[in-house]
Amino acid sequence: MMSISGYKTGYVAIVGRPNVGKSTLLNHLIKQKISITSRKAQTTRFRIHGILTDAHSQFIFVDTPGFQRRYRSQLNQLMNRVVQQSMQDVDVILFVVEAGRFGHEDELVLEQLPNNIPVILVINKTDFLTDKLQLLPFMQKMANLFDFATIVPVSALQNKQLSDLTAAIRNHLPENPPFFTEDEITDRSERFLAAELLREKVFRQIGEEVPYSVSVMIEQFTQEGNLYRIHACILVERENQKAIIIGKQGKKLKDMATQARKDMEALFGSKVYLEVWVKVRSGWADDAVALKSLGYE
Ligand SMILES: Nc1nc2c(ncn2[C@@H]2O[C@H](COP(=O)(O)OP(=O)(O)OP(=O)(O)O)[C@@H](O)[C@H]2O)c(=O)[nH]1
Ligand SMILES: [Mg+2]
Repeated sequence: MMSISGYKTGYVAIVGRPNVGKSTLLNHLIKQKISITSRKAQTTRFRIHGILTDAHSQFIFVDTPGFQRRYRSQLNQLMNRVVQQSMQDVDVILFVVEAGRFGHEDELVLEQLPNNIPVILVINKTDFLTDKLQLLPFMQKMANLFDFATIVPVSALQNKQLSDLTAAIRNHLPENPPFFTEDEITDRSERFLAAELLREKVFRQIGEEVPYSVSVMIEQFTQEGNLYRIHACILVERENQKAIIIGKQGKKLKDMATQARKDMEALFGSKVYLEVWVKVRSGWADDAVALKSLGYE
């Protein structure tokens, strides 16, 4: 039983420019892989909640797409709106930057930060630093830019200082009973998570340009006892991209499907039968109806 008196529950938005490690941080905080990650910028497209429950607190983390300014497609505008909306109704904001790096893209996010909600500066990827003393001048510089509630250096990937971070967040959470049961880890459906795990493989395995033209749709999702039967469709914008995804003798597609299936089996704790097709559907990133049917808000 959890004691209700003194129990704290609240929402924590994770924001920052693309590729700083927001989704990696979320996954490592909740110790489950629910948000997809890759070396490419703009991997995350959808807001997703990840829930961490302990004996004294419940953290509802809100992962967001990296705020982005490069392309003005309808998809990018939607993504930026998601970031702005995600910052409105939360109790704490984690502004994530990379150790020793603060550039124009970070500055654009900094400008969006509200001044009526506590903002914790998270300096990620400290494992890249050869000398931890390099952090001090960087922290000093950052402290001069904004009135942060506190500054916490971490390495999300190596699980370093993550308990310092949760302790710092807890200081700013309101007293509330838990909103979710202990076994709830996300607000997204298994169907959504399945689509994302497959999209992650495309982001990780296909060269630079194609992933941004790719989207995944689940056409069938059924559960028969301990078996999930999933039919997924990878949507691309052009015929030549379809060939790239499928690869020589279908090898690329087969590899991606196998890896996605393994991730799904680990996350769902079940056997998964996965079938994947590739279809050309041009212009989906600029088509409001298509965006809605794919799960964009
Ligand atoms: N060395 C190191 N790499 C990290 C760390 N955290 C994240 N990364 C890597 O940074 C890359 C980007 O991570 P993501 O979690 O996808 O970044 P993101 O901020 O969610 O990116 P977008 O969704 O595109 O905005 C991946 O290759 C991660 O493995 C860290 O603490 N140390
Ligand atoms: Mg992300």
